Amino acid sequence: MIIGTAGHIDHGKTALVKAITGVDTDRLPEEKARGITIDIGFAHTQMEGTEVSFIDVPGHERFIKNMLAGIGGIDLLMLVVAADESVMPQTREHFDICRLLQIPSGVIVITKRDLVDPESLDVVREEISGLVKGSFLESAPVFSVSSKTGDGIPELKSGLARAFRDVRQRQTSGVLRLPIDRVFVLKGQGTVVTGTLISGVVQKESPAEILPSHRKVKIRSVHAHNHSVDKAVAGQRTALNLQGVEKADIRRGDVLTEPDFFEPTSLLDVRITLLQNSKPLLHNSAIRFHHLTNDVPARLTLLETGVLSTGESTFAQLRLQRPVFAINGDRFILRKHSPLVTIGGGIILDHMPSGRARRGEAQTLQRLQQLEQAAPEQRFAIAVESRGFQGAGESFLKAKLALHPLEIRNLKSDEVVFLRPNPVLAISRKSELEMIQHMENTVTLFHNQNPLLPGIPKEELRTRLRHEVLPEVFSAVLERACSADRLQAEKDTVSLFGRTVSLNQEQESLAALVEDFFLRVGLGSPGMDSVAKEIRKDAGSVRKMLFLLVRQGKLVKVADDYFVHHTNWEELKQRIRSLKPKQTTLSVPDFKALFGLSRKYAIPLLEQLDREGITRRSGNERIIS
Ligand SMILES: Nc1nc2c(ncn2[C@@H]2O[C@H](COP(=O)(O)OP(=O)(O)OP(=O)(O)O)[C@@H](O)[C@H]2O)c(=O)[nH]1
Ligand SMILES: [Mg+2]
Repeated sequence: MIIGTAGHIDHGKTALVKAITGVDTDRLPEEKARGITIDIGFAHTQMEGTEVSFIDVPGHERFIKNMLAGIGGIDLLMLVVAADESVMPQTREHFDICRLLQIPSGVIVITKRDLVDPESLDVVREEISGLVKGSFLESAPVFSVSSKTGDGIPELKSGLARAFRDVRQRQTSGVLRLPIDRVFVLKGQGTVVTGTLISGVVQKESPAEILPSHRKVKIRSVHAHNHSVDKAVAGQRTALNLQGVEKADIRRGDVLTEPDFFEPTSLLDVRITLLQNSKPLLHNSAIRFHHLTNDVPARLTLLETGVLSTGESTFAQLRLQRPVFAINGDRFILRKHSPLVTIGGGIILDHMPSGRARRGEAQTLQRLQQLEQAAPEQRFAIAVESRGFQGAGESFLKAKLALHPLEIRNLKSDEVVFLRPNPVLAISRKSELEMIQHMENTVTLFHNQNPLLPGIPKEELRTRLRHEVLPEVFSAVLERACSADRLQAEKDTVSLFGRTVSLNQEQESLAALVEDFFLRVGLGSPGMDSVAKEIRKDAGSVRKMLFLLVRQGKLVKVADDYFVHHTNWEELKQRIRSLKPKQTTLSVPDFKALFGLSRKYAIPLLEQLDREGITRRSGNERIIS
């Protein structure tokens, strides 16, 4: 359970945390000297058997940046208002920030009760209820206390304990994310980082990665709520002792996460909302983007309008000066440089947009509308579809959906086809259908242009598709097209399903002529070009026909330019076999004499007999099998 303070400067936030926990969270000498909080402070305690951490934030308007680094991860807010001053500018600003970040719940604490009379206290109550009307704090309990005398503190403590019974449990199944808020060196131990673990689990001895620097580290030890533990889970204040990194290599705003999972980006597609008291915001304005413990200068592309009016909301794209690591669904705050004020905030819809967006692009707006309402399955479908013919692989999907591979495999969508379960490879049903259609068209065209060939070579089909298709995606889709009886693939050749080579009349007569020729010449046939001359047909057609007849099994290809009719070849084999058992070996001269052939024919024929296992070579002789 993490409780955070918020409120105007000097309203008694730090004194209140001390009154509850006994811990003074102002640590810096400068804080002590000036009597104000500059940076966030932490206190850990037990309340009714629950570990509770307090994050105390500065109220000074110049330190809102630090306040924002602390407030993001809290479960429960204590909105602090001093009885003697009531609602002040940073009371409003802090409260606006908490609303924009959608802090889930909270209580209201009126401090310095000892300084006012009951009537003034009632006026303060009135002002506060006006402030929180219509917000998540509308029906929050209100406590009035004095940190000086201790009045009201016990009631507040039991009120807090009641309040956090209703607070949501955080998800521990998500991907590990620890936004870092402090880095320091612990003598004898090395680099330590702290933060509120916003999702997942962090385990002792496990590897991790710091983003955006991509620095790989090992987690030497884990502290949760100030105790040494084997692992910390989402929702805990966590300190990690890291191996493999110097203090100077890490800064507040970095995030510790699982290794090789994410790629930081400088473009974010978002929905932003402007505060009620903020001035209209112009397209391309320079703003500061505050996200978790990080803040980065940015420019804003408004996607629906040129000017965003006060209190209104719109789709936008943030162009950040430095890459950050953010995830869909994260909330953020936008501030302006001069004057330095909070102007609004929003939610990230796509942390990996494919590129710069322009105002009014229908496709972009439609995608963002879908993403805004999307359940994980739809988000999955949209991500896969965005990849088109390329398909979506595991590393892309992990980073895009912020899910572990196991969770991705369990997603079900009618719009997505899993081409491979592990590592995941998916394609949208739409792209698959389109790709199969392309394949069919290409194969049909090939058949028309090459009627005597059985089909198109696979690799040629892949490279002829209109878009670049990865071999693994292509093979998987082809396989599915074959099981669906749309295409057929044999070895390296793809043809339309059910297709056999069919000849027209002219080709039929050529086939007969060629076959007849080879039957007649027996074993001593001439080369292809001579065959063409003999039967007076053009060499090109004869050549193609020869190969077709070989594929059909009517001719045997004995050597490169040497063919024998199947019938003659079978006869030859029969004669060799029948030599046994009288004769068991065969020399080249024997073979030449037996068939009346020259060496030119005898050698390739014998080699073909060897290949078919009729004979076996042994020195200068052949053994008849
Ligand atoms: N009389 C009285 N004084 C209080 C009470 N609470 C705080 N103070 C005093 O108010 C001053 C400011 O208190 P802090 O707790 O430092 O105020 P803060 O809200 O933490 O201020 P920042 O962190 O700078 O925003 C200190 O001098 C406190 O002693 C209270 O309940 N009664
Ligand atoms: Mg303070």
